Amino acid sequence: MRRDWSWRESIQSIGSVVRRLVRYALLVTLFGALLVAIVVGLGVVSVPETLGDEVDHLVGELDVDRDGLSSNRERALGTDPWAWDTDGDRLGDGWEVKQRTDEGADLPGADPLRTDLYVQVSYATDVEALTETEKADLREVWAEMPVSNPDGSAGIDIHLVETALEEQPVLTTGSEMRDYQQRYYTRAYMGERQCSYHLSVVGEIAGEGIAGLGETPGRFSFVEGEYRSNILEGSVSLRVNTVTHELLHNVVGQTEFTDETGHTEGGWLSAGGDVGSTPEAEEYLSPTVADHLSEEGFAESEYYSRVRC
Ligand SMILES: [Ca+2]
Ligand SMILES: [Ca+2]
Ligand SMILES: [Ca+2]
Repeated sequence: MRRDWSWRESIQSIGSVVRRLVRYALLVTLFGALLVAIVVGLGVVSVPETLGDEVDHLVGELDVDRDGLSSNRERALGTDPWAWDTDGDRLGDGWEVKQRTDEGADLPGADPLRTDLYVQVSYATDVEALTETEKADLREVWAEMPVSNPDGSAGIDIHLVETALEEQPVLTTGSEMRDYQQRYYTRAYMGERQCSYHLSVVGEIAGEGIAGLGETPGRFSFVEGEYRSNILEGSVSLRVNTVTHELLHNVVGQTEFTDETGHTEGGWLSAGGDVGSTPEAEEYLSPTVADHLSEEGFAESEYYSRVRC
């Protein structure tokens, strides 16, 4: 009994001596570091430049914004080492450089210093696909938007992937849009493109008043697929106009420059053209909205960022 007690006591006293020594060592180290910092800072002693470069290089190997690229790499590329998404198109710098998302969705032609918009266009069974002219018009319309990019260029690059639905979705009321969104904007239907691509379903809209509906902001839209000859078209087809209009609802969202329905006074994002104006006269992006997109990037949707993706 006595012997056990004595061992325990000895161990306890050794432990307290060790703790005290560690504390002193820490204090001495801290004091030494402080002294070195003061001496170097005052210029009494200079650190060799190569050592400073080495430290800079090591720090630059860190990936502070967690986009998959080291800060050294980002400086070489011209992207912001402190921003996950330099150009504000909601695609990470690392994804754009690899041209592939972490989920495995291909992003051909992505540029971390230019705004890119990836869209899956899905056609209903009884709908004609966009013609080559319509697709070329879509690319031109977006490229001509006066949105400025970090590389000094202007415009948005739209990238389309086309797929066919095996059914003919019909939209009769606005509330059905959420049903179709929940049905198609899924992993099962979009695969790895979910959460990086927008989805534009080209189907059938019952009734004459609406040509399309788009989430404001969001990633889903529904567009009338039939050519409606009774509606006057501008220099692009009504389908190109509508796909553009609904995608703009997705990426612009609600701003101080849009009304309560997300529309602007004139331009692609207007509710249906001003009285007396021709469709061609409405083929522009309002400069205030373009400036907003240049500064803020694409709108964040709470539903996608927190719930869906
Ligand atoms: Ca980084
Ligand atoms: Ca980006
Ligand atoms: Ca980009």
